[in-house]
Amino acid sequence: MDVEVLEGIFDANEKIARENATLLRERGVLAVNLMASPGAGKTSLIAGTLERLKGRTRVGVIEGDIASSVDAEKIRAYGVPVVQINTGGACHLDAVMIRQALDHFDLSSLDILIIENVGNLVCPAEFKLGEAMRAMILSVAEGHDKPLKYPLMFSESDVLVVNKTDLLGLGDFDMEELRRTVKRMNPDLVVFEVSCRSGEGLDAWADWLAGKGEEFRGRNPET
Ligand SMILES: Nc1nc2c(ncn2[C@@H]2O[C@H](COP(=O)(O)OP(=O)(O)O)[C@@H](O)[C@H]2O)c(=O)[nH]1
Ligand SMILES: [Mg+2]
Repeated sequence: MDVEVLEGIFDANEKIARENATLLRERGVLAVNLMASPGAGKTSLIAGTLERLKGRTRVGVIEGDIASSVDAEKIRAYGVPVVQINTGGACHLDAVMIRQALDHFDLSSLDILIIENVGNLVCPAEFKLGEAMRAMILSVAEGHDKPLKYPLMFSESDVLVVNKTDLLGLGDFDMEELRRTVKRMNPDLVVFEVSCRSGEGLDAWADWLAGKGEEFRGRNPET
């Protein structure tokens, strides 16, 4: 593909992403684009978040995957509205897919919409969906050097959740080194350390997210 074709694709995506963002803002729904490599713990973090926000914050979930509805079925068990998107091979979600998925939600009855993007540290960062927050997970098992190798996602995210802290000490993951690296790349990045397995750190993350949802809704007094 030549450069002009690629720019056309990005421009078209951005236009729909802006429309999604406007719709979500009007409805007072904080959309969170959750990105990470396969197996980092996206679905586990969503599950842990839903457990903690139950009865407090109304959360909907979009599950993006190349194939299958395995994650959507797991999340549906929490009794929240879930829509599965299968990209049929594409390595990321795009704004048109989200636009179609939004039609399946009663947006006025949601506070937060968590979008689990396709497992990948590269492409998802290049396609805006209309989200108000970009969140990413890095798991301890992946190594602390990943921000250097995949800088776009780390520099464009608002929040980084470092998952699988129960594995610290089993390998050579250096949390201080990771924090130094991401601070250099993205000084405003908020960092949480959690273990979806033990539950450690999840209360702090869920409270922070709920607060962001309230803040977002507060900026939309008509909702
Ligand atoms: N040890 C450990 N394993 C975890 C943790 N969080 C998730 N996992 C496991 O990692 C695997 C992938 O998790 P999943 O949530 O499906 O990741 P996703 O592909 O990013 O959605 C599963 O086997 C989880 O049980 C954690 O905090 N610690
Ligand atoms: Mg998943």
